[in-house]
Amino acid sequence: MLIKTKKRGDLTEGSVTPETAYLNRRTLLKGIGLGGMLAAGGAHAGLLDFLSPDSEERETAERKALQFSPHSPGPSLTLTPEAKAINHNNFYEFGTSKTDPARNSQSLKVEPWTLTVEGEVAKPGKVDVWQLMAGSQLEERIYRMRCVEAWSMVIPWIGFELGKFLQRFEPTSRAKYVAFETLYDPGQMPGQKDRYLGGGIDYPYVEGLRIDEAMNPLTILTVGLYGKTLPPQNGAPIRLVVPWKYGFKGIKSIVKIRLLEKMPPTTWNILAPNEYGFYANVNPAVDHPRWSQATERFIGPGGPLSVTRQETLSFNGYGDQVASLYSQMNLRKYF
Ligand SMILES: Nc1nc2c(c(=O)[nH]1)N[C@H]1C(S)=C(S)[C@@H](COP(=O)(O)O)O[C@H]1N2
Ligand SMILES: [Mo]
Repeated sequence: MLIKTKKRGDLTEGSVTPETAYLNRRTLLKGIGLGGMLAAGGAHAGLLDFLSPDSEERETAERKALQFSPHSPGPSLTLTPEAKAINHNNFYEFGTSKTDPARNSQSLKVEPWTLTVEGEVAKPGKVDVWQLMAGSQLEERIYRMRCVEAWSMVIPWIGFELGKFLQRFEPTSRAKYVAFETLYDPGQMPGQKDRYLGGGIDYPYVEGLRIDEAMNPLTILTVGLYGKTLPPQNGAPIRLVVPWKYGFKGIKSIVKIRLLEKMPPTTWNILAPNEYGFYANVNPAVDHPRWSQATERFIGPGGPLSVTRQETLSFNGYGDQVASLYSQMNLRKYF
């Protein structure tokens, strides 16, 4: 869901400064030149530094927002404070505790970064992610994120639609699934070297989507959050965000995308198939074998221990845009 300044009613009192001030900034980011980023003191300078306050662009952004139907069911969209979103992470390559990724990932070398797209495409290719960023029309999307562990956040991402990106490589008619792979580099990712630190996962971390899920306009590849490029702990330089699915589908630090005829294996499903399915749609009616999924702890503004218990929404609140993808499926069986 793209929420615009017009939709301030979606915000609760909790999201007063700095998050509200942040929302007043423009939301369609375009023409971010790599040269400009370097000139401003390194590739990790905040993206918003490069925006011009051009009102025509702002209007385009607002029109675009309306296409996304500013429908926001359920609990209001209070932003999670940036400090919490970048210090409470799951990125097992850097350790399994929530504070490990921020602590252990800061030296990850994210530049240059090559993303390979191959498989069932007429035009396979490799792209330099920083050039891709510079040449893409980036936009901001404020999405709910619901981890399968029953905590949630609301995060303003910066990115572009996966579907539009994939079209460039001309998927063939045999492309029924899309597989994603995270960087495998045990020298940089201590959890890949130490099985205990890495939570027993067989790396690289892999994820997948059905092609119609990948092409849905809600599905984005993100390169930033809170107006800045992604920090390593959130999946720099490029990660997937699928807002109606549990967070583990949102694979980080992607190096490879493969279009396939068959459903690809996915990390959490390999690890515990009875607990984590391929689809992983947020579903308050289907409990995890070890806990209820009916409610969640929203990590919002306030002190470190202030979390709000709230109802979990079917498809994480995005059912109007995605429920039709699953109309023929038994979601208890295909969880
Ligand atoms: N490569 C990789 N991607 C990953 C994970 C991981 O451990 N490794 N954890 C997933 C899980 S369980 C969640 S909830 C989200 C967390 O994203 P965040 O830290 O940006 O909030 O990342 C997902 N992507
Ligand atoms: Mo998660």
